[in-house]
Amino acid sequence: AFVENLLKHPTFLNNQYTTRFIDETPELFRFSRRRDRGTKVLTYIADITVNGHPETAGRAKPPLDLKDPRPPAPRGEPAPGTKTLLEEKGAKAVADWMLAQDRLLLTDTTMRDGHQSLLATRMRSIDMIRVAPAYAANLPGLFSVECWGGATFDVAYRFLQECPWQRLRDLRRAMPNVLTQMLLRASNGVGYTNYPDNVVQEFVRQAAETGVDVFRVFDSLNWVENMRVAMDAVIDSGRICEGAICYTGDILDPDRAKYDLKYYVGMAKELQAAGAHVLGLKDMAGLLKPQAARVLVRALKDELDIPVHFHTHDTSGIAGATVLAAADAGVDAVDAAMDAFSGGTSQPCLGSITEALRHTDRDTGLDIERIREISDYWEQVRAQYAGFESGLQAPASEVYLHEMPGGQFTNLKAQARSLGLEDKWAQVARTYADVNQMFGDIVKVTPSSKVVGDMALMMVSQGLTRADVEDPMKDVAFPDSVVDMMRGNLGQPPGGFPKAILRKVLKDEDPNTERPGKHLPPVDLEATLKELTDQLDGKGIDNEDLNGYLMYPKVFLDYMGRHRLYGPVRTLPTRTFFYGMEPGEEISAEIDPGKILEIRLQAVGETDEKGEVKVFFELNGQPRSIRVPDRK
Ligand code: BTN
Ligand code: 3PY
Ligand code: ZN
Repeated sequence: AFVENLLKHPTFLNNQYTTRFIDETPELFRFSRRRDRGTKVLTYIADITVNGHPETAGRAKPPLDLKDPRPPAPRGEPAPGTKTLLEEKGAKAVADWMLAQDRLLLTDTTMRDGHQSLLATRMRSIDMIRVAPAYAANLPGLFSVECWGGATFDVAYRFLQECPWQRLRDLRRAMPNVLTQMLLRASNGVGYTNYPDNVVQEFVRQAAETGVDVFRVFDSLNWVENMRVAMDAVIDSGRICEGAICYTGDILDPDRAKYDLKYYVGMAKELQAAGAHVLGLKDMAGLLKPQAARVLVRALKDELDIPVHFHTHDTSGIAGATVLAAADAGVDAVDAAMDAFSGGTSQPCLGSITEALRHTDRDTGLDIERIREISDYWEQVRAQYAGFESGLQAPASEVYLHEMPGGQFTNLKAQARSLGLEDKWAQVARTYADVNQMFGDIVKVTPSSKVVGDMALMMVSQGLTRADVEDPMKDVAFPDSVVDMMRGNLGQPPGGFPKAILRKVLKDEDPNTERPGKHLPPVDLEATLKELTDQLDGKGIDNEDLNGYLMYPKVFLDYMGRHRLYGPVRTLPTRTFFYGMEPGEEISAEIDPGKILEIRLQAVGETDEKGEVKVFFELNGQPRSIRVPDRK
């Protein structure tokens, strides 16, 4: 019963394996509004200094003498780049330009998939925004910078206490010449379930307005029917629609005939017909092997009129070879991460790919010295997040067994650890593969990958085998996410779900095999904005906020509640945000352009009889003391 409750707990369902209890006393809320932002930020620092940050408790700590990361200087003004072309000539012209290039085009994923896959998505905006001007000036030849969407959206609100829209706006402004790119889960938006059509449309419209140029759109079951609403919205926005195939299985394996070459080429043609400007080949688990890449890319290039953009993960250690094979076969663009954020469950290494192709006909034309400078910055940034490292030390060919996406692998491992199943990891991996077969061999990528993971953890913790689960005589309590998927709420996989498992999960209930969005009533956007504004005391709620709320109502409201207490903590240095300050330490935080808080921590007092601690600061030279509860 304990495990069953845990699996159904919203915290667990949302991939949060650490819980924290926010100090939301009504008293603090009452006072917080008339406090100025300086006091709010000091309150946050005082709290973290006294109580620690719940997310880094018990985790590795970066060394004390670690310096603040320093970005390389921008060299001159940003030269015209791909964004310039989009603005001048439109999306189709960018696609045609891609086809006309000999060089291999590169997308840098460091600001999205890189840290999503290596650091549990915990990179803060300030670390990205600081280096963005160097990208614009020093690497204007990049195809795009992936910096938004996927899991970064909810993690920003939920764990980093910052607004994802502001991140996008700031990055867009700092990189005016290079395309920004996001990952969009089609009808699942940037969430874990299908949303009404008008919510998806409004989200895309706002994302385009705030600053996304390339939308990589995928469906977690590869159901093109369920991608059209999102793709059409991107096309209507005038931005670049990259319709993506999710790659699973092995096209060279005759025993995995469900996902063969014909299947992928067929899906690619459907996406092209649906209006995709670019075809995304999204290998979220890093399963595409070099020789298979050669075959698949060649077939796609032969059969399509649009460029092909390849994305993979280096979990197995062989992704660099796969990228080179794809380049050889004529792929137009590939994703890579800056060296310091590459390898393992992340993307292959951008600097090494650049070097490997130098003096060949696919030479990327990028300046390796400038790549190195930027990667040196990322290396310093990564050191600040030592508490979020997964500990994965070496390539893992095991990925070909379980087929877990790079973004899920370390997360699921942590979930297994929190359930006391760490020493049963091999069994979790095996069971994940069994669940996949039991569900009919499906694409596993957010959110379908999470459903398979929930089921596998439930089975291992309860000691159930696939045969047990499939036994019609045996009663099994399925996780909610499994019931939801079988009901058809994520859509349909190719060929549908196997009848036997459907019956077992749904009993007498009939699944919906139509597009979920067809049956979800539209949300009244205007009325919802008004309700939200009233709920938050009528102040300053804009359309971006509305879109955050529509994706994640509770996460957004919790964020707003904390924002009232703590103010603009996104401007704090990363070390301060996660570890507080040391007595004698000085930091600065620019809370508005030109408005800088100089903060010095003087001393931390003793805990008094009310269980409170007084923390002494100097704020812009003036003494200030803040009282916080001692919760330790
Ligand atoms: C986050 O949610 O990660 C960012 C906000 C931090 C919440 C603060 S940390 C100090 C206090 N103690 C808690 O448990 N939560 C708040
Ligand atoms: C996401 O949806 O967040 C992913 O990275 C899928 O690969
Ligand atoms: Zn990925």
